[in-house]
Amino acid sequence: MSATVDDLLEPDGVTKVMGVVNVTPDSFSDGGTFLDPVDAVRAGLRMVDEGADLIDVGGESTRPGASRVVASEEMRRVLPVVAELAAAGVRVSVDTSRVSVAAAAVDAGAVLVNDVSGGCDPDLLALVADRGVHYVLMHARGPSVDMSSRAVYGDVVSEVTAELAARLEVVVAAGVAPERVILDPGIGFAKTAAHNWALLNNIDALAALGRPLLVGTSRKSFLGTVLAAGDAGARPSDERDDATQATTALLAAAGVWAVRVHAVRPAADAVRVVRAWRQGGAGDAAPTASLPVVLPGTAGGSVGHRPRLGAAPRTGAGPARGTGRSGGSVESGPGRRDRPTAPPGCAGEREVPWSAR
Ligand code: PMM
Repeated sequence: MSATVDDLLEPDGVTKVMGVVNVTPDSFSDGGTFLDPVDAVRAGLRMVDEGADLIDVGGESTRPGASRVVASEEMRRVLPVVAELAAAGVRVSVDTSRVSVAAAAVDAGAVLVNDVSGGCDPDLLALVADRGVHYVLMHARGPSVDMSSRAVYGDVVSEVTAELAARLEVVVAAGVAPERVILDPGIGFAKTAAHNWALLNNIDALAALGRPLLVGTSRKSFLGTVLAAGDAGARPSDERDDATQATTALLAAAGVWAVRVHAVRPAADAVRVVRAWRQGGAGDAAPTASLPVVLPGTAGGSVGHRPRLGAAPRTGAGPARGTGRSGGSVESGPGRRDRPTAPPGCAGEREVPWSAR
């Protein structure tokens, strides 16, 4: 991992691999595996050896239905791991929606705050602005405990795009440099399987917001559903890595900035294969600037000149796009009429506020 922090978002034509280390007892994907900080650090270092460009350290499960842990516990879990990985020269991202945890993690060397709340806490945004770290703005509609009830869309692609665009405006208005912001559709967060597939199949709509995209499909339940065989039900999460590699290859071909995965080596291999494919077998040759990646700061993205990923008719996930509500950029954004004034999930009578700490 020789690259510096500041070139993290430089367009080099190669999709980045973010390795996941959840220091939690209950994450659906790797819960309990890395609760001991020594194991977590070892796993992070191994992922770097396998080709991870950065490591995402989280201390709170976000699986559907999960309750929040208190901030002191979240901090106790992540800080030693963040500090040790950063000290070893690893680019560390902290997966948190709490300003106290983010501040301590940045002090310990984290260079990116991965905020699955969708930028709901103004204090967290102020911290990110002040410290000048990178920021992942993920689409969500509220805390995990009851997010399934909010998986209701007319047209998931245009609604997620418009909601993310609105949140991006809030984030930038809070002082976060737009060039530091990465967008994420929040696969599985207040979304059914059909919603997830529709978003993946129309990832160019999010690219049109003009920021790099991070996508996390790894081991998620919509893959388990696809792989269900007979009466056996959904394939369990520890048997979804091969399917994850398929999504990684397709997302890399679509030009996303990064994929968030638990199994790093196959993802890193898939990304290299996509690059070689595009370069006509040049393999590890220096990346070319002409690859159709989602270029940071390029309004309208640049995935347009790649072949579409076999976009199928969108069934079960809302009517076709084309209402003019999707897309937009920080500058142009969707029309004000269509902008949610109170972003879904940031406030609400029934909801646990993200900023509760
Ligand atoms: N998914 C999970 C946790 N954090 N962060 C981002 N930016 N995007 C995601 O899709 C995402 C995330 C849930 O997966 P995990 O429990 O395996 O970490």
